[in-house]
Amino acid sequence: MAMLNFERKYRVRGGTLTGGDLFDFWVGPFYVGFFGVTTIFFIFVGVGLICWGASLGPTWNLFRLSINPPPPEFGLGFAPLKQGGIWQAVTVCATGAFVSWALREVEICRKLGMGYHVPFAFSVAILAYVTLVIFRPIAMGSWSYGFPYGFMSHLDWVSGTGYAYGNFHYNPAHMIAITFFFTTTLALGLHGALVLSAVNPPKGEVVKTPEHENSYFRDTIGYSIGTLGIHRLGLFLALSAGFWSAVCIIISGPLWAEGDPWVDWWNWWLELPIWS
Ligand code: UQ2
Repeated sequence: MAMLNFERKYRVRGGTLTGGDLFDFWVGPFYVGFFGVTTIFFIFVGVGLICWGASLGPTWNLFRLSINPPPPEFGLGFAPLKQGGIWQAVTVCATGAFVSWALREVEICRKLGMGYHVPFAFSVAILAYVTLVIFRPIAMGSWSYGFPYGFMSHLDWVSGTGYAYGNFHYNPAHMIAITFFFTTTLALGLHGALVLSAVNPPKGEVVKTPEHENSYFRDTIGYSIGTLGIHRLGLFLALSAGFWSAVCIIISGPLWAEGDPWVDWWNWWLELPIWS
């Protein structure tokens, strides 16, 4: 099928952020745009660098492959390619590809006259990544603080970083982030189940309406947030999970000294003057 019958109506010209009409076209179902071109560029260069870096290493075991950040002695400078420079270049490419993709989403929103909710939401995911590999390493004074790009190696990094602060579960922003992650799954579980219960009835039965959905929750807990409200709540919960994850790692080191266990943060409670 060349094009779905409704697509032509939405293939409108304009809305580009840069480059005018130059890249304002589609390839098959995909909008290209200037930022589609830059996304493809960064993906090819980044993946190429990863493959080259992998070929230099001791293994092709997919679980053990790793592109590592530079050692601490290079600080915030450029490292030689084979000593973390590949990691630095891959980080530039990854960030370039993610930001390009977000801007391509913005252009599509503008074409269609939609809100920017999707690129905004994606930007929070980008923020979480950039916090780990750019903002926190800069705040710590060394690229060596970035996480390695590998399956086992990034797990080891998470474990090591966590234990460097004792038990990371005492990090108050970590607690808030986890609470948002869990509440997101609760909200999506409720929403998915409720929608399917209403609009996917057994054969021969009629589809139910939002009135049924509202009534279900009013009968159960005395409150329904509504069909628009549940999506606002879901977006808020999901973005908050990503945001507090970024906060939880950016305060570990730059604000709360490296090596100090997070459990000690709670001494503020014991040190309140009301106890003396
Ligand atoms: C709802 C509603 C939906 C929903 C859901 C609810 C008709 C189809 C799931 C119920 C959600 C509530 C009461 C909020 C729960 C609060 C948290 C923090 C999880 O009312 O409107 O639309 O999908």
